[in-house]
Amino acid sequence: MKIGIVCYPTHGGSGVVASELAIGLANRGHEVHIISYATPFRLRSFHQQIYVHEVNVATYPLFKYPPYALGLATKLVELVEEYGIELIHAHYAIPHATSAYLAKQILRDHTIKTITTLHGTDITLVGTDQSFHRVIKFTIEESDAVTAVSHYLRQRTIDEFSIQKEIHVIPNFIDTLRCKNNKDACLKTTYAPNNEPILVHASNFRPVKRVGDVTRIFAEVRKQMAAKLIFIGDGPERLFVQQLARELQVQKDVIFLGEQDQMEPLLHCTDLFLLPSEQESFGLAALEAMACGVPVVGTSVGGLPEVVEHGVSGFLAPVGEIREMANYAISLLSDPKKHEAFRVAARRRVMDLYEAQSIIPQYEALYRSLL
Ligand code: GMT
Repeated sequence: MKIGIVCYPTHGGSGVVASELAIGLANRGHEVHIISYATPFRLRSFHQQIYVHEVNVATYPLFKYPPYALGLATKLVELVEEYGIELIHAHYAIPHATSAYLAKQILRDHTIKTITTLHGTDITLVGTDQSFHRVIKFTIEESDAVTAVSHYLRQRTIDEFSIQKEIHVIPNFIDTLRCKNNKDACLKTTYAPNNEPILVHASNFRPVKRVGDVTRIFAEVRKQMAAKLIFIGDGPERLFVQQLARELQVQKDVIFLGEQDQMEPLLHCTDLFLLPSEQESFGLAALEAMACGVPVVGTSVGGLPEVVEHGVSGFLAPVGEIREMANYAISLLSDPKKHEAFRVAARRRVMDLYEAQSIIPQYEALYRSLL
């Protein structure tokens, strides 16, 4: 099939899922066109059968905001006509799904199908804002098919937008071989000279991720045992966290690595992943950690309970319960046998439920059902 995938090129989960889906589909012989305002970081290297198209939007003194949604719709029309793309898969509703709808109206004489995959903040944070609500509801209803990355997000979408149409749940996924291939990529003593346990967090440092809580949980752990904390990623709250680490007097045990294209190489050196988010429709970063046998301590919000099995592959606590999450972390890091059991269970859960080989065919089957 000839598939157009629209996504954000940034380090957020939706761009990663869209890129990994493109790679999986291309490996299965499909022709995949990626449409975004820049090349997604996971697709910068060459991939057979993947074509990347950058959307350029004209600016004009009258425009306060460049009309990206219109530039995107125009690019989609051009690509369908030029390459014979059969379906457009928009990742993250705003504005991708609406641009796909507009392109489909313009392409009346082409029978293209549109699929919208909802990722989380497009529904729970941004989508519910009154400045987008009506357009998002309309666009979801007009898509030929809609998927959500978790059962939680499917239900939230129905509740928030009173959607009648079927919403398929196709969870995020991971190529678990990527962990195996990176087994010897990092040297633990680089970060933990006395082989202290290493806690790790990765996110876009936006308020929804509560990175301050990550630091507070670590400070509680640090009171009980030697440990290190590695932060992966960057964003608006990074400076705040660096300041907080100094206030809590843990700055010498906290390492900021900044944005990384892949976590797997580092994950083999780590012992526990912290994700105490306010909201999390799925928690792709937690899945990546678990795939490398790193248990997760986080919050029982959104889709995270569908990813982390409380008491088996990690622990989940209510948002803001710093001490509870710290105690969970200590209970794992101070008991090697229990920790190893959680490591094995975490990787097993990903292999059983979230392996790319079993999820990508679900998208293929959905495409075929439309064509
Ligand atoms: O809101 C973000 O953190 C970014 C957003 C994205 O577009 O990357 O993340 C959402 O999509 C991910 C991929 O499906 C999910 O794993 C994240 O849980 C979800 N984030 C939230 O719901 C807060």
